[in-house]
Amino acid sequence: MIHILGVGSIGSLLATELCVKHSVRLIMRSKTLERFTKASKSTIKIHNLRDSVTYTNTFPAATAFDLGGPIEKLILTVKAYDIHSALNNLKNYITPKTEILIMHNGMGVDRIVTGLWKESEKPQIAYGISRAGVARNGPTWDFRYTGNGTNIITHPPGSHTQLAGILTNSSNYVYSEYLDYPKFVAEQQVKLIINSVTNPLTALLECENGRLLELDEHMSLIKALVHEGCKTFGRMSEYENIYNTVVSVLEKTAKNRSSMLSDVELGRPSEIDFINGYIVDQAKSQNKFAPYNWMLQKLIPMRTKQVKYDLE
Ligand code: KPL
Repeated sequence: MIHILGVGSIGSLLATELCVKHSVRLIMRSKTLERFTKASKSTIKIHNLRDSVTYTNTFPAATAFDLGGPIEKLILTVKAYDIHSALNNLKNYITPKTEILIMHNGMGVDRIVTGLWKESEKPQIAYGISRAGVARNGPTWDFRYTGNGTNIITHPPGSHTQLAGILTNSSNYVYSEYLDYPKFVAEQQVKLIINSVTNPLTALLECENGRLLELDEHMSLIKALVHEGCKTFGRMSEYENIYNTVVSVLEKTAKNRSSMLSDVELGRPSEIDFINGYIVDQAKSQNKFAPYNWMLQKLIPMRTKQVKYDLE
């Protein structure tokens, strides 16, 4: 049985993908579970815009406190800042045989995960990034899916799961690819640079992604952020390519509202510490300073919590 915790757009798409051949159970907070069973009739609907087909599936769901027994396989698609508490809540159900695939935005989560278990008690971990274009239609479990965008998955050194193979061999609705760890990290850095530009700027300027391309001032900021990211990751020789990738993602997702803009609008915490904050920390570990990322890391919480900037 595959459990999925974090049943937003990516978790719902993966549940829909995997339930074709596997039994899938969703883990939800009790209030969410109540809404899922009552308002959504335990059903997830995904409208695939590419072939105009709607996939409708009903799923069993439980809270983290009544799972019954150890978890065999778990896919975690919660926000980066929720990963620690999600794994902590499930600790009694996780054994060294448990396989966990963690799919998230940002970087720096591996430190949190390693800190949770002693070496001998550690579960088998895989990491993934989803680039699938899927967005929620409303408060129930009803989503639009562009039909495009692959997932990439890896195992960090010393870890092995069947989950990675299950996903890469399954391509009913979404395609997943396995990358070795160094290649995965290189992709993760590029995705991080894309998010370090798009997410905080759209959240602060309250605009769709494409609007960032409309003003010269925004373009200068984009260039400065890509420069800082490339420098921190020792990838200045790829600056032009990475800059062009950022611009192309902004063009392709021009009508999207970024995940950070949604978080800020809904008054939820943001992933800023795992995105721009990660670049700031990495620069610091090389005795460098990443001022643009640092400034965004300071500004976003002021926007979410409406706090005043503490000059201390
Ligand atoms: O990943 C995204 C996000 O919003 O978090 C991008 C690619 C920037 C699309 O909006």
